[in-house]
Amino acid sequence: MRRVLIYPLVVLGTAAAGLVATGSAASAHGYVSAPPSRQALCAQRAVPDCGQIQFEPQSVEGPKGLRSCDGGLAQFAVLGDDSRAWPARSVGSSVTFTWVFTARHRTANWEYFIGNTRVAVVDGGNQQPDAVVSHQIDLSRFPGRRTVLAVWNIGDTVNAFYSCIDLNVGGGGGGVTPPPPTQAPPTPAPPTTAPPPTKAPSGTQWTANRAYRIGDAVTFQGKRYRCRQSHTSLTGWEPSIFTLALWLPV
Ligand SMILES: [Cu+2]
Repeated sequence: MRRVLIYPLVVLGTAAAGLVATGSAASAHGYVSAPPSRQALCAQRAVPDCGQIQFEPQSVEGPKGLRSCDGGLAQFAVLGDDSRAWPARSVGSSVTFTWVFTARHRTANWEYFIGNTRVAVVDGGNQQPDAVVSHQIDLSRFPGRRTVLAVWNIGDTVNAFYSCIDLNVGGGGGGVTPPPPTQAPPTPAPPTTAPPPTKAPSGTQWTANRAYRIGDAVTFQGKRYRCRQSHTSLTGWEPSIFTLALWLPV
């Protein structure tokens, strides 16, 4: 399960990210994308200087039963560092947590903790989950600034995946209205010389400068993806682990 991935510390430009993403990281694991978990904030560069986790937010994997944000992994220790002043998302008292799974392992259950209190458990039936799964969790007994530890317990291994989400519970945010599954990456300005985008036939090769709509299916480097959010494609925003807000592997 666990893969040790050593990435060259190349320029953190979007083009570089697209290239890096075509490696084995694209087949790994899962994490909470909304409200944004600490690793999601790192991957979005909303929190700087996170180290390796920014390249593989889905890889916080450790033995079951931990109560730590970093899965016990030294290379991801930043996730457990409360001195990083993680931004807390303001939410209502009922919160929809959205997981993105890039490898859909059989699932024993999902657990949600605040401190040592297990706030909720959702049965996974030892089945393979969808690529995106949302749970609505009642946090009304836990108002204020909280760190939620969300745990994905795998059904057929001894491991679990960990995500910490910093929230300001009851601080607004529209109650049960879920935020978008992930934040879209900032849209780069299109090249001034580009022709107007053309509509994409479904199921074709991904190409830059096309208008993709929700549900469109494309192939990119031998893998199939489905569009989650209408957008005009650009070089540097190829389907990959870094563009899950736009493209989900299918
Ligand atoms: Cu895995």
